Amino acid sequence: MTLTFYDAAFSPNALRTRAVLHELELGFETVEIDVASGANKTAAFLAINPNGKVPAIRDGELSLWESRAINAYLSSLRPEYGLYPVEPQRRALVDQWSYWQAIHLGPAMQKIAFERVQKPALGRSDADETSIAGERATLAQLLPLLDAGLAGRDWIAGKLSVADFALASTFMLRRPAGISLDHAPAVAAWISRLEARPAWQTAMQPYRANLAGRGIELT
Ligand SMILES: N[C@@H](CCC(=O)N[C@@H](CS)C(=O)NCC(=O)O)C(=O)O
Repeated sequence: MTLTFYDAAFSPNALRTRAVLHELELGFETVEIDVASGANKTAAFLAINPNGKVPAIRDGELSLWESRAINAYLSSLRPEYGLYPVEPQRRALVDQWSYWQAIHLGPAMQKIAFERVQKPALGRSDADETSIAGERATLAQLLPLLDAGLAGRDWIAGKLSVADFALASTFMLRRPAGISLDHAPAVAAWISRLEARPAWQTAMQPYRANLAGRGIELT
C-alpha cells in the first residue's frame, strides 16, 4: 500500500510533514500540488482535502489533512521512533507545544514574515508597520516562554517529537523577516540542532529552492 503525500514546495505547513516523513524513514510518493494554478481546488484534490490546502496524505482508505494531525498519525505508524509518545504526560506536553505553535507563535511569526518577506517578494512596498509592531510585541512575550521551555534540554518535550517539527517550521523565515534570536539562546541552539538533522535538511531542499526562485534567501 502506497502512502501518498500531497505537497507544495512553498508551503511551511507541508515542510513540517515532509520533515516527519523523512525523519520516520517512511516510503511515500509525492504529488506536488500547484497551488498557483489552482490544482488545490480541483474536484480530485478537494476529495482528499475539502479545504483545498496542503499538506494532505492518502493512506489506503484514509484521507487526512492538517499537518499536525498528519504528523501524529505518521508517528503512530512508527512508534519505535518516539515522535508522538504514548506515555500520557509526555504526549500531553507534545500536544501542548504543538497547539501553542499553531494558535499563538505560528500566526505571530507568519504575519511578520508576510509583511517583511512575502510582500516585498511580490513587489509590494506597503508593509503594515502597525501590524508588525503588534506582532513583535506578541513575540516578545512568546519567545521567552519557548526559551524557558528549551532551557537545559535538547528538545521541547525532552526527546525529539512532532512538537519540535511543528515549532521549527515557524522559524524558517526568521532571518529575512528580521526576527532575532539573540535574546532566546536556548531557541537558537535548538533550531540549529534541528537544522543539522539529515531529515530536516532533505525536507528543506524544495522549500529553500522555491524561496530562492522568488528571490528570498534564508541565510
Ligand atoms: N492548518 C493547516 C494549514 C494548511 C495551509 O494553510 N496550507 C496552505 C499552504 S502553507 C495552502 O494550501 N494554501 C492554499 C490555499 O489556501 O488556497 C495545516 O497545518 O495543514
